[in-house]
Amino acid sequence: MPPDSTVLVELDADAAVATITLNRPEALNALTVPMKVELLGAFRQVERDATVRAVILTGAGRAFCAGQDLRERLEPDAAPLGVEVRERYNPIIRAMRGLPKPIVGAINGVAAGAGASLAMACDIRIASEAATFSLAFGRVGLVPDSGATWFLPRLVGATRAAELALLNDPVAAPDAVRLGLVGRVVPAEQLATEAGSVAARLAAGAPKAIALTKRALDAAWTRDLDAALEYEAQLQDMAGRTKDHAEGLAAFMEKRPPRFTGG
Ligand code: T3D
Repeated sequence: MPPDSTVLVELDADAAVATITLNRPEALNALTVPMKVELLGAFRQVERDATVRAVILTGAGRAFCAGQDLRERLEPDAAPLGVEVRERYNPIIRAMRGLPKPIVGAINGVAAGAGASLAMACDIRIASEAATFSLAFGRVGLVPDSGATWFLPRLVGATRAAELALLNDPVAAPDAVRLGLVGRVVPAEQLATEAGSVAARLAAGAPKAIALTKRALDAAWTRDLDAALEYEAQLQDMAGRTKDHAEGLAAFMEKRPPRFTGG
């Protein structure tokens, strides 16, 4: 990894956890084109790496991510917004939702604009007491993107989603829990430990069952009950054939913790 990398990937081999860190702290981790390329590459890297079973996404310094780098937008050769969203942002969000491994968002500070979208695209979100969420897009005359219009109403409901997306007010961490934007808030100094511990628990789970659960939860948003029931049956059929299911049953019968291997 070059020393000037704007996205860092660190592996904890013992825990089978990879940590992806957005690394432009001087600009609150605002996203530039090279950074978006690196971030997509980071998600592809952790997908390929069979030793990684859970991922943490966090930011360096005092911010999680302040969204699109607005200075870059003023450069004469900046791509049209539709191109930027289709070719840079959307592939990242698709990579996150398509990653067959759980992503824990460790939201260490402000998450604004596309930074809030990145947070919402994580499977589990843990916020530091210092974190704030802001859709922010409207303040610069833009519409929510990078999945924000899809995630937000699903997480907080239509009424709150409209308020947050139209008024763009920042949401402090305790309110984010109340609204359902994040699952829990911890003191800033405990964030890394808490995220590491949740990621390690996920990494010790049955990888195929976790991947299929992530897929089923996303699919359920767009299916009726009958279709969801049938999809669950298909996925359960797959999970039921795994070695990890057999291991889970054996561990239960032998009254010991399971050792899931991903088989
Ligand atoms: O491609 C496309 O454009 C389409 C996609 C768009 C998606 C989007 O994300 S649109 C939304 C973009 N983001 C924003 O509008 C947020 C802009 N930032 C802020 O409103 C504030 O910085 C924060 C509320 C996030 C934090 O405020 P504060 O007071 O804690 O910090 P600050 O002083 O404003 O920022 C510290 C530095 O980070 C500062 O640099 P400086 O002056 O010390 O050299 C500031 O300019 C820089 N920074 C913060 N956000 C961005 C940024 N630089 C570039 N782009 C940013 N988004």
